[in-house]
Amino acid sequence: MGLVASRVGAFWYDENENITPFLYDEAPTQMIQNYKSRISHPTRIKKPCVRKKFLDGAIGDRSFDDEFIELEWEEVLDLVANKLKKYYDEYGYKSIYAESYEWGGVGKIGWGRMLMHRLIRCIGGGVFESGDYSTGAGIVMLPYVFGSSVVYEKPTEYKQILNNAKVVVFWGANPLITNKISHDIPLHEHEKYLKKLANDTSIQKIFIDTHINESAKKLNAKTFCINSNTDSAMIVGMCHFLYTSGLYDKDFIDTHTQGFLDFKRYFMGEDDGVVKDTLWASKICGCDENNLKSLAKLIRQNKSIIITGRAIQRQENGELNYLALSTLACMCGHIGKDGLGIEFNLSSGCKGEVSKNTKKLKNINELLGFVEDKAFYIPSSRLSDCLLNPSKTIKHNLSSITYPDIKLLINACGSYFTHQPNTNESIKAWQKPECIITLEPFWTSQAKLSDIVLPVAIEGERYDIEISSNKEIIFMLKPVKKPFYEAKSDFWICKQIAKRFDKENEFCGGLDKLDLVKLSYEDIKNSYQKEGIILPSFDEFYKNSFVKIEGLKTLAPYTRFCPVPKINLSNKALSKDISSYAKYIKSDEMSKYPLSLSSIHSGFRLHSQLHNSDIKDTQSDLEPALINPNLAKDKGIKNGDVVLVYNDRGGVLAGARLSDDVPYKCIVIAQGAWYDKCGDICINGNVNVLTSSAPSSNLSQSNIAHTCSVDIKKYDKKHIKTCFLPPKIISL
Ligand SMILES: Nc1nc2c(c(=O)[nH]1)N[C@H]1C(S)=C(S)[C@@H](COP(=O)(O)OP(=O)(O)OC[C@H]3O[C@@H](n4cnc5c(=O)[nH]c(N)nc54)[C@H](O)[C@@H]3O)O[C@H]1N2
Ligand SMILES: Nc1nc2c(c(=O)[nH]1)N[C@H]1C(S)=C(S)[C@@H](COP(=O)(O)OP(=O)(O)OC[C@H]3O[C@@H](n4cnc5c(=O)[nH]c(N)nc54)[C@H](O)[C@@H]3O)O[C@H]1N2
Ligand SMILES: [Mo]
Repeated sequence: MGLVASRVGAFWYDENENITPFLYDEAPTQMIQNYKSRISHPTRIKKPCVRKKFLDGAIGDRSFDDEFIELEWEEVLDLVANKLKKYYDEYGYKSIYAESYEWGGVGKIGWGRMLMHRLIRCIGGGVFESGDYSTGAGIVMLPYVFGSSVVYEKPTEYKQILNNAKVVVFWGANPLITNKISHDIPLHEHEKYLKKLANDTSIQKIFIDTHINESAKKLNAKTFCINSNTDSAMIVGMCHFLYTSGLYDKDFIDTHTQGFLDFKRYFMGEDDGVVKDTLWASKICGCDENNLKSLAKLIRQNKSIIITGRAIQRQENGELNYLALSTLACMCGHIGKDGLGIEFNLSSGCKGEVSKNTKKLKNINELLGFVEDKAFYIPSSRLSDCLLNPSKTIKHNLSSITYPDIKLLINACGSYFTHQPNTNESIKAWQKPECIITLEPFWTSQAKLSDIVLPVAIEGERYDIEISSNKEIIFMLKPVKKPFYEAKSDFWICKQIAKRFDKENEFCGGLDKLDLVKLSYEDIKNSYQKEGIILPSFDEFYKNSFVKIEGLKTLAPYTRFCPVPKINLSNKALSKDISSYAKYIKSDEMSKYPLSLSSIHSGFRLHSQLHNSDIKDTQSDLEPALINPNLAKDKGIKNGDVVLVYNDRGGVLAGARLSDDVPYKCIVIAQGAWYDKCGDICINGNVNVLTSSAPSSNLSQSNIAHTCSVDIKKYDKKHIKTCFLPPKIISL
């Protein structure tokens, strides 16, 4: 029996392939049960493979029907190194795109994304992403508002919220679903607090969302369903009401903020003659005017906190939603009080921990030193634009970036046709590079459209060290099974490539993974020892597979923004690149396609991961599309029908799931279904066929996955799915 630790949870795996949740996981998810079917799924890659056409000398010309040839590791690693050398020599480091994105694998030493960055920095540099898909707009905007990066900083503790708040508003957040996973090993410590919140009738729970989401139902909350992409207008209307009724906290605004008068000019319509009152807002957001007033009063007049998720900033002008929410929170005056105000970081990665004097478990970069080398950055989600338009100049965060001419892509731990909006465009862009190398455990759509595919060992097949989401448990990751056929760890693969550049020392200090695991453990053990906390020897830790750190001191409960920083509600420098405080334009697309699409994160998957396994949420063997029963009736759709959701960019097939939880004009389909191409349709429900790759604004250039209009109809044609099958493989 062995312990497997992953980003969806830790579990024991025995000889009979039984899966038993890890004792300290407070709410194990069913996702861990997928391990057995995933580890030896028909889509696992057995041996290094090269596209036949590529070997024959073709450039680009990639299709999902292409054949692959299996090669030996030494041959394929030579090929990879030679290709890298060729492009470094001929075109320089800016011709190599080494961004991998994000969620595959785990581990402080062997996480493939981190290693790929490190490798490329060691051997000559490359092009990487700045920002991310998760919070690309927020991470650029919030420093202008609060003076610090905010989105990934330590959040207000749930304990504090429960002890102090009387109103908790979840604004575009689905915390019971999106906290199922974590960047480290989730222990789901948030669940007990959310359960307490559900049971505490003295605390009002409100959700503002496009539909009634899973968390709202479990928390017995009231949901205000609003039109997608209209939050900033709704909030500005609420702010107008608080101001004109004299209810707002003038003292807080005067003492802690700057720029309020500019904002006031805007909502009073002093420049454009449009008064942004609750009537104006309600026409845009679709929420009754009186509801907006009572919601504003509720948040202002009670001890309240607004907890926001990330979807509302993955939108056109998504920056403004975070700015507007921050402004509303300021006018309500609760920021800086225990457990109240506003919180941006409670909807991913569990975050239910109580503050304790925990120490950092160092990763390979922190142990060996970060490799500073040539690096060029383009904003996350701009790769398609960059590939299709080399030398184009875009604005970004008050500066400008000229796209390089990318010739080679090398990536690990990401899935481009899963994460990037506008899949049909992505496929066109994907024809541009001369060489695409992918490190993957599975034959994903990305692997099938790569030239060189290197099979990767997954959790339970390799060594590593990782820490729990609450930082109280250290996990020794050990193989519980031999790697699948010839799969190798990302670490091994990157080290072999580094060797071919004589950079093994720079890459890993010449050490093996287990040496580095030990180094990381000894480092944290030593820092705890200084505090009088004694951890077991490495050998004992290794034998037990985990250590729970005992004797940690509990620190004073944490609330964000204490003391309150100067909060900037207006920044004239930004006004060239983002519009005013609220932005709502009815686009041509919205006139043509009347329904809005919310492509939320699935409770059954980590993006696309686990879709190739047994336990999944299906409707007629397809990704479910939540549809209002009245809309379904008008469209002649019945529960379980196969439907085509479509717009000008393409279409996806989904299984109609009729639900009163979604309003008439809204369709909900989770992101992450494996892409299965049939013309410009995905017959397996990958929503990014529908989403637009336009940037949020010239400020952040982030993705706008949640700004998408579609229509829907019943669909009768039959198709045979191939996305869960390997490509045709021929041996030499
Ligand atoms: N189970 C699971 N958990 C995950 C992930 C996963 O794949 N699976 N992914 C992780 C990652 S990488 C991230 S970044 C986070 C993402 O975390 P979030 O971005 O917060 O999650 P989403 O599910 O995209 O959206 C949260 C809620 O916002 C609502 N919403 C969408 N559009 C609007 C709108 O216009 N207005 C309002 N008010 N609400 C709107 C959605 O309906 C949904 O209920 O989740 C993380 N957690
Ligand atoms: N429409 C829409 N699109 C979205 C979003 C949305 O809300 N709506 N959300 C966006 C967000 S927030 C995010 S974070 C992205 C997520 O985008 P990604 O991080 O690209 O999503 P994953 O599907 O988790 O991709 C991980 C890949 O790594 C592979 N993998 C697994 N283990 C390993 C390993 O050990 N080594 C290697 N080399 N590979 C491994 C998996 O098989 C998988 O193909 O999606 C974005 N896209
Ligand atoms: Mo994300």
